[in-house]
Amino acid sequence: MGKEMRLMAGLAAAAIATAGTHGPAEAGQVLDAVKARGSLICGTGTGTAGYMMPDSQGKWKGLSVDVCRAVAAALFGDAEKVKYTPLTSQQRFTAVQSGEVDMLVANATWTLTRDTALGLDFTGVYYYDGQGFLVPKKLGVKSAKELNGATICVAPGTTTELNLADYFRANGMTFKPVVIEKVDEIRAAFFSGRCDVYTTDASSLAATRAANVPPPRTFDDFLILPEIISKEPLGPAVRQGDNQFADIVRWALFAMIEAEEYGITSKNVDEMLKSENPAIKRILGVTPGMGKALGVDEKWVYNIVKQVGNYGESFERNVGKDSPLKIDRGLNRLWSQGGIQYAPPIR
Ligand SMILES: N[C@@H](CCC(=O)N[C@@H](CS)C(=O)NCC(=O)O)C(=O)O
Repeated sequence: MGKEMRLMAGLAAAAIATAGTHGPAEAGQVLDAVKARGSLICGTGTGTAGYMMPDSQGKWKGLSVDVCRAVAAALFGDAEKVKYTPLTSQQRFTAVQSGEVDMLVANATWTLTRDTALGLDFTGVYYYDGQGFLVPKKLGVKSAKELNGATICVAPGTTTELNLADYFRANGMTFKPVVIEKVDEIRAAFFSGRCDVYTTDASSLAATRAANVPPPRTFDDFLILPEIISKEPLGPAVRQGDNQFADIVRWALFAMIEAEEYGITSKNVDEMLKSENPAIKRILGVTPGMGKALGVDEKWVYNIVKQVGNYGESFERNVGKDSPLKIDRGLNRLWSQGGIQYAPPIR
């Protein structure tokens, strides 16, 4: 066989080996596999406090993780029926494409190319974020506009890398990138002074500053610069092609947001079952129909709110005022409270 023929044969074999995994999922394929397995496989990041991080017992916790727990509560009536696969920024989309994970909550930004050419579907936004810069105070910098010539730590395969180049070009500045795949190694490089600046989503910078500063230095030795240079709507992503599964992921998050809007919490959800409000009756399945339409149990929202909480509860517990991160709700307030979190009606 000539060299070219061998190459062609190799490519054909590779195509066969990946057929049915890469490329769009067939209708029902992901959902059937999840149901047959009896648990959801959720791709997360490798460890970001407040968003996706195993606790001392190895139990995954965080705002991002709660979206997977909500999907499991909707599907199985049990938020614990999730297996987590930690992924780096480079690995995460391939893991969805190949079917290694059913869904992804790795703080991935919803962009056009990811939603189309990469064969993914984003099903909502669980956190409206933006890219920022973390610096040691001793660098003496107060604004991103003073970063000309800086050495900057950044993860590959991210929107971060692209925005960074755009921002410096647009402002007539240069920088030296230090590109590192694993987030714990990026943080180590930053804290050891291998780079002057760490850039990523502001959420992740807040987590790093609250949870990862090596002693004797503390939170107060570091500063997040005021410039937010991009839009980073972070959403759950699934493989394109299984619309019913995508709908369940989409509406599990909407249910958390809708529950907050109607004042339904993990504490009062049993009381709320007695509500006379027709919207609440529909949301909680007291008036049936929504569960059937989505292909899940009528108690799906009850189970989500009882076991995971509404969106506001998850926000405050994981990243807001009841957490070490103390992030302000900001854009992530409900639309009725000055933010942009808005769920279409459950009806
Ligand atoms: N939102 C950006 C960046 C997200 C991202 O993956 N950042 C990495 C590297 S800084 C991260 O924070 N990973 C968290 C983790 O692995 O726990 C994107 O989707 O490209």
